[in-house]
Amino acid sequence: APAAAPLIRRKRIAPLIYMMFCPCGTVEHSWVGLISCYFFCLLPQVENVIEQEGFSRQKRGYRNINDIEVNMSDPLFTKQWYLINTGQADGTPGLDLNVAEAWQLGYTGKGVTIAIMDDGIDYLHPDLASNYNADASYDFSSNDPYPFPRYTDDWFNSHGTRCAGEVSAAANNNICGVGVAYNSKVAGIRMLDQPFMTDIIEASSISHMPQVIDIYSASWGPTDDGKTVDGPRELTLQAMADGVNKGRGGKGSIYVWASGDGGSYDDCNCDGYASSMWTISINSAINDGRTALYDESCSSTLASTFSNGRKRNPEAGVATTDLYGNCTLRHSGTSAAAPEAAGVFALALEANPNLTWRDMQHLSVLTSKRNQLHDEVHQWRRNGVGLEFNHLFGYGVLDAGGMVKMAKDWKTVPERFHCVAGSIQETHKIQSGNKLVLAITTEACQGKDNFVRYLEHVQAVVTVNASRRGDLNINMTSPMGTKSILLSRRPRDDDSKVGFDKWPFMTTHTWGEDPRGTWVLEVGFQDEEPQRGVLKEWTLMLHGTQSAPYIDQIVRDYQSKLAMSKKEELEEELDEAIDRSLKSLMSKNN
Ligand SMILES: [Ca+2]
Ligand SMILES: [Ca+2]
Ligand SMILES: [Ca+2]
Repeated sequence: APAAAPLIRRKRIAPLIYMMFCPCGTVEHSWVGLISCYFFCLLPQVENVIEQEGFSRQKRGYRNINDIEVNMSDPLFTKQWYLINTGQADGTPGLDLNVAEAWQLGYTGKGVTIAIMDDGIDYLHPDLASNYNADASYDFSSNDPYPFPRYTDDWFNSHGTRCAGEVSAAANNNICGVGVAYNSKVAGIRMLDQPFMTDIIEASSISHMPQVIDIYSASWGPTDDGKTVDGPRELTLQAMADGVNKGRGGKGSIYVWASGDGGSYDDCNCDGYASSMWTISINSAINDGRTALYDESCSSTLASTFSNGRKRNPEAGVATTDLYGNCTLRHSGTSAAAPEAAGVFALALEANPNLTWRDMQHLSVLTSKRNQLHDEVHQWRRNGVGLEFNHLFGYGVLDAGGMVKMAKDWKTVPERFHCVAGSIQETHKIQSGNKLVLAITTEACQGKDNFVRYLEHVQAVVTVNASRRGDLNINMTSPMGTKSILLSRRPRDDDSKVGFDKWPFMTTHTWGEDPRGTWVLEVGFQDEEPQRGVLKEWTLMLHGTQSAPYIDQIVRDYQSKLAMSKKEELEEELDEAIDRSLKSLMSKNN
C-alpha cells in the first residue's frame, strides 16, 4: 500500500512574488495591502480635521430574549420552546430556531407548500384544516386522494399529523400551538402505512406534484437497528434526481430528511436517503443544547433543529397537533426535527422564491449557528475555509431570522460541476492494528470544463468487505486538512459477507474548500476481536463550483460566516489574478 503522501496546504503564492507596488512604496500583496494602498496613497491627502462627538448605536441582529414581543392566543404557544426559548421546561434561554425575528420581518410561509411524506394527516383537525392543500395531497398507501390516517387503538398513525402541525399549524386561533411557517400550506402524502415499502411508492411520493409542492419532509428511512446499510432504489433515485433538476420550475425540489434515530449504535452515512447530496439531512439537539440519546452522527448531516428535553419533564417535548382534533406536548425524535427545518426553509422561500435546492444548502451552511450546542463525543472544528462544524450537528442549529435576511438578497450560486478526482481499484488488505492508508492527489479536473474549485459535497465511493462490517472505521482528510469521519463503529453490525458495495459515503464538512492536492483515506478496525478485510475500490467524487459562490453576495453583517467567506474568496481571487499576470509577464520576458 502506498504510504500517505504529505498533506499539501494550498493557500497563498510564495512570499517572493508577494509584494506589490504602490505609489507610497511596496506593500504586502494581500487584500488588506490593496485597501491600505488605496486609502493611504491613492486618495487625496487630508487637509483638515474636525473633532466628532460620540453617540450611541445599537448592534443589529443582537436579540435580547426580554425584547421579544410575540403574542399568540394559542394555548400551547408558550410551551413551544423550540420556537422561542425563554427557559421553559428547564431549557437554555435563546436556544431556539429564532423564528420570532423572521415573523417580525413579515415571513410566515405564505405561498409555500410543504408535503409531509408519512402515515397521513388528520386534515380535519381545526388547527390544520385552513392550511391544508387537498389538491397537492395523495394517499399512496391505499391509492386514493384522501391521506387520512388509518385508525388504530393506540393512535400509532399520529406521526404525520404531529409533523404537519410543527410546520403549518394556524396561529392566533386559540387551538393547540403555532407552526414554524404558520401561513404555509401543508400537503399530506400517505405512504408509510402498508405491509411493505416498495420502490414505486417511494418514487411516486417523492415525485408527487413537483411544480406545486416546494418542500418534501421525510422522517423515515432504512431500519435504525445499527446493522442495516440501505438506500434509495432505482426508481426513487431517479425521482430524486428529477426532483432537484426539474422540480419548482427547474429550481429544484427541497428534500428535508431526518438523520435517523439509531443513536450511537448507528451511523447515518449507512442510510442512503440521509446521506444523499440531494436531501438536506437534519439532526436534533435537546432543549439545553446537548445531543439526544437517539441522535446518529455522520459527516453528511448539514444542520440541526430541536427535539425533546432529556429530563423527564412532561413539557419538554415538541408541542404540536395530534390526531382527532387533539394537541400533544410529547412529539420527539429526529422525526420532530425534520419538519421544523422544512418550516424554516418555507420562511426562506417566501423571502426569496428563486432559491434553488443548492442555494438552500448554502444558506443552511452560512446561517446555522453553534449557539450552545454541545456534543460530548465530537469537538466543534473549523474546516479549511474557517467554517465551524460538528460531526453530529453539522453546521449548527438553523436560524430562521438569519436565513430569511440572507435569503432576501441572495444571488443564485454559480453552476455546479462534477469531477472524478481519482480512483484506486487495486485490492488492499486491512488488518486489526494496521490500518490501510491510501492517497489520491488531484488537480480537481483543472484545465477541463468540469474543474471544481469551490467544494459543495464530496463523495467517497467505497467497496470494502470485512470479517465484521460493524468494526470498520473510515476517515478521509482533505488537502486543506479537514478530517471527515465517513464511517464509525456500529457494534451491532456483524455482517461478514455483504460489506459495502460501491457505497457513496458523503461529507459536507469540506464545504467551500479548494479540493486540489492530496486526499487521504484511512480504513481500519475499532474492534474487540481481531478482524480482517479487503478494500477493492475508493473513487473520489468532487461536486461544487468553478467560480466563487459568495463573492457577489451582499454582506450586511460583518461578523457573519458570509462576510468571512467572501473576504477569503476575494483574497484568493486577487492572489490568483496576480499569480496569472506575473506568470504572463515572466513568459513575455523570457
Ligand atoms: Ca385514504
Ligand atoms: Ca393554533
Ligand atoms: Ca439510521
